[in-house]
Amino acid sequence: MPAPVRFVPFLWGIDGPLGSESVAATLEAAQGDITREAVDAIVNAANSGLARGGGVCGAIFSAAGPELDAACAELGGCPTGDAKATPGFRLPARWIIHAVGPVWHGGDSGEPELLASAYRRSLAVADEIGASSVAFPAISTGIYGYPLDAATHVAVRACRDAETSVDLIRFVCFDDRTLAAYEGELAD
Ligand code: AR6
Repeated sequence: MPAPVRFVPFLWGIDGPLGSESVAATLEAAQGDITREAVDAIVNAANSGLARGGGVCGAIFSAAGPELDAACAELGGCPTGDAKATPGFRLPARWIIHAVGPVWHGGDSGEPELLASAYRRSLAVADEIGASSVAFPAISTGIYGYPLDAATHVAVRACRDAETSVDLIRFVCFDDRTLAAYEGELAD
């Protein structure tokens, strides 16, 4: 497996007479199966019903165990662009953040804003549950049909710009093509 490609930002937010510092998250890309990630929280590319699905969602439901179906049923769904957390159950990750990306309808139906919102809301939920390391899949780029390069640009921009206490954001890429897209975007 190739070594992760990292984007390590410089210090920012030094202000006030005594100086209060905050450091933006480290962003990295790695190839793999997100269900095996030993981070605080993994993100699921969920549907708005928070029901067991295909793709990465199906893999996460299988690996987490049947407790996840019950936990999701209690959440009452999730609008597109939003995110909600459950425990990780049998996963190495303590939490699952279920984020709903948009279905691609050609790009003029608010898809970029909704996709950026899914990433931003995931990081806000991570802050609420105290998760400091978060692994994302390439939300919307599979069954939902969002073009990979455009989605990668939105994902990296949204995570770079987010104000969050999360200090590690890992983009877990299932295939070579996705990894190449993230490596290119992180190098910009
Ligand atoms: N680890 C990491 N990434 C994965 C894995 C895995 N185990 N499996 C697939 N991917 P998709 P979407 C990648 O289709 O487009 C579900 O039915 C995959 O190669 O999982 O947001 C939901 O319930 C692709 O790069 O999610 C929704 O109904 C990326 O994950 C719908 O699909 C996202 O592909 C969501 O569609």
